[in-house]
Amino acid sequence: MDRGTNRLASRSMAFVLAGGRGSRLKQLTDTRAKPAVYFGGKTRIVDFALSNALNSGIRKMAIATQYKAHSLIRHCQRGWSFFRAERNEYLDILPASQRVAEDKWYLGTADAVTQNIDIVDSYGVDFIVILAGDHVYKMDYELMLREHVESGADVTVGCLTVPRAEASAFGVMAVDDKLRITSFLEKPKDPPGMPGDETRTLASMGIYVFNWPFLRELLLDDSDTAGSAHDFGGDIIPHIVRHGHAQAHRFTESCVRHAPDAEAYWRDVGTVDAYWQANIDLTDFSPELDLWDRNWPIWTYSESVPPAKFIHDEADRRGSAVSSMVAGGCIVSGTEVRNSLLFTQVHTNSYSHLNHSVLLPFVNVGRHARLTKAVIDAGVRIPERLVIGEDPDEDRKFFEVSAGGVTLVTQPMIDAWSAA
Ligand code: ADQ
Ligand code: ADP
Repeated sequence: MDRGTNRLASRSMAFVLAGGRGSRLKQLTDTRAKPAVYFGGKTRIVDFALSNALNSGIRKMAIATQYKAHSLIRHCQRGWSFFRAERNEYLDILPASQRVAEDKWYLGTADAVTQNIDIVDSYGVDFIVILAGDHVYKMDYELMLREHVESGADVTVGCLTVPRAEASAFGVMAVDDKLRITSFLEKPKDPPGMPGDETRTLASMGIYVFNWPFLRELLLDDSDTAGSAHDFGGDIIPHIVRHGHAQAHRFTESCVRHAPDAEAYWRDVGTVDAYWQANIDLTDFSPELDLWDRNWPIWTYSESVPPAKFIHDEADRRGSAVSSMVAGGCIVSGTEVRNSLLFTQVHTNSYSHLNHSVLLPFVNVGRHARLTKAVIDAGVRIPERLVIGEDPDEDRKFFEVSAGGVTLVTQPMIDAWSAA
């Protein structure tokens, strides 16, 4: 192999599926798709899949959008527009219903690729790496590509083990001793355990490596098939398990290069509780997800703003933050902040207290407000003296309280509270 092609990533494209709503995130996805939801103090969820692809050496990417795509498209245009066609680098945003026919939405995840076959063809790649745009993790896809080529499989499915009790939300599989997939069930009601460990199940991460000519032919065959949901997990992968060669790639192994001692970190921050927890975990002394690793940066769009500012107010009340992450552009004025995440341009005022809370960009916290275990949506103006997270029954009257006791607050909820 010559030097130009020794990295399989350079012969691959990433196809990011970013069309799903993620309805379990409640009102956080009222105006934006799940991949566009903010995560980790300055990034959005989709930045993880895109950064992984970039850090793996992939320079051709497409993002299929569908549900409430405006915020996602704007983010990608602002933050991911540095690909240069002159260097044979491409990033295309592919909204549904605009290419094949005006009224045709993507029927399922595989259909999102089928409707864009000509664009994938134009990249001239050998491999397509299909990624879900809604997970938080760091992964080197080059390792998965190498295993894919070495095994000679038609498709390689990224997988990890999950507690059996949670496995019915996933595609689950059985493998032989060479990691060839012998059975695949999409979201079974009663998922089987693994040989040797009945408490865990081998689950698909919803990421796949295909030889492009193979997938291309399969999608064209499937596109007219009555009864097909045109879905990777529901149709395509089970079909290949039955009629071809589907291989599993264990995510734990590909992680080793970057964090020899760490367990593979992977989160589907699909519920308000999981979202809050994964964000708050970053305020730990030594978080499992390392956002400080300069060898694996998570790229994003970030506005050019002044550094975060902490000020004592006129009565010398201290503005301070401990065990917290505070993004650029924030002003913490006379507020005590603990174990919280403040995204860019949050502004807090005197006598207020923030505890274990996640404040998305442009939130303003009025004087004497107290927020505990809360997630505050972008742009919300918290009125003076509002108390959240101390009395769930009171919170439930106007706000969304999750099973785990996290209070989600959006501006329409505040408007209703103010009007009452
Ligand atoms: P789910 O995550 O439930 O299961 P799905 O809802 O299809 O599958 O979402 C996968 C990705 O595709 C998400 O990033 C979503 O935003 C996007 N998406 C959904 N519908 C789309 C459409 N019509 N057009 C474009 N993008 C779309 C999948 C697999 C399981 C696996 C889990 C892991 O099917 O086998 O276990 O992912 O989370
Ligand atoms: P998303 O949060 O999904 O990207 P927006 O960028 O529209 O959607 O942000 C949501 C809210 O954040 C807006 O309704 C607005 O109140 C606030 N916001 C966004 N950008 C700014 C800005 N430059 N100045 C002040 N507020 C902003």
